[in-house]
Amino acid sequence: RQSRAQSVAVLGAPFSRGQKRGGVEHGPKVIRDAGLIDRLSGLDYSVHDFGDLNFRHLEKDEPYMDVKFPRNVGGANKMLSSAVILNVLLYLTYKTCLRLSSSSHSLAIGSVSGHAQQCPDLCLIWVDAHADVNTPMTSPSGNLHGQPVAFMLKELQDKMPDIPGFSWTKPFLSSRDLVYIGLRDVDPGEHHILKNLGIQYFTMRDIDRLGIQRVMEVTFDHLLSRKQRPIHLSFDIDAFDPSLAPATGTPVNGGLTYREGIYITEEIHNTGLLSVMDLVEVNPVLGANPEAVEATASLAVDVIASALGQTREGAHVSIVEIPSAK
Ligand code: 4U7
Ligand code: MN
Ligand code: MN
Ligand code: MN
Repeated sequence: RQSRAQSVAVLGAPFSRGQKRGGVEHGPKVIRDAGLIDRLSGLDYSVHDFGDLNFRHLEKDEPYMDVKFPRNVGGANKMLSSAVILNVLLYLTYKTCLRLSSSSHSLAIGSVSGHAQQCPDLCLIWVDAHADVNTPMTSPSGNLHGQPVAFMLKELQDKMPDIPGFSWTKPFLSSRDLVYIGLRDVDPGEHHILKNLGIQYFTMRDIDRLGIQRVMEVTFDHLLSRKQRPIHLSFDIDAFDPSLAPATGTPVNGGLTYREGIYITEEIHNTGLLSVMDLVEVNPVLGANPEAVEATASLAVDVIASALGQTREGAHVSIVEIPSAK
């Protein structure tokens, strides 16, 4: 093969301060160890591995109200945001695509906002057991990995206090440009926000009722029927059932099957509009044993590969003719 069809950028963002329990900072490493780069090369991508970001750790970081490590999370997001801006810019210039993987979902603020600065008309698909749309006032835990969407939504602007570490960012996303898939553990304050803002969401119950095929159809109708636009996919591994993805911080029973998860990413790939992807919340420290960690990491690689065009029918690498016997 001479020239590869497409490029993909991989950027690790090892960071754990979005939640109390450490470990997610090792997410990028175990996903790489599970063979991510080879899998993407095998899909005929030229892979640009930008390595891992190196976040500065601030010792002095008192909670703000209940919010834990606000300056560390804010600073890391700011850095990731700049990195994503640079990456997207680079890739827009060369007319190729960018993907990345990070660790804690608290970093989605930087990833999506950096992407939005380059692609202001992007839409966001959030695959997760949780809605991650708590404000500091509604959050039952104070953990920022349960709040990133609240930092993004324009409609929540006046519900957000000025949190130290976050003065660099301001809300950029309309609630109608967001769809959730896989929800099954939503806090009362979050439910109120979802309803009040009229956000399109599909709980696991909706998936049971409609089937994943219909869910994806309605998702794209909602986001893309007015116009084609870049998609940001934020995929929390805890969207999957804990039997498939045990090594994660906040597992919730009754999650996506392997086939439902892969169907979601296949359909997103088929739109041809995926622009940036985050794969988050893989936490090797929380796996009960090495097998649990490997299963979770290799599931993450499958999800990324299928979002990038791996197909179950083998169509991702084209063969010109059947090799002749002679
Ligand atoms: B994740 C929670 F209260 N909603 O806010 C919270 F249930 O990124 C959980 O989706 C958040 O894993 C989970 O702390 C955040 C809790
Ligand atoms: Mn989650
Ligand atoms: Mn999440
Ligand atoms: Mn989690």
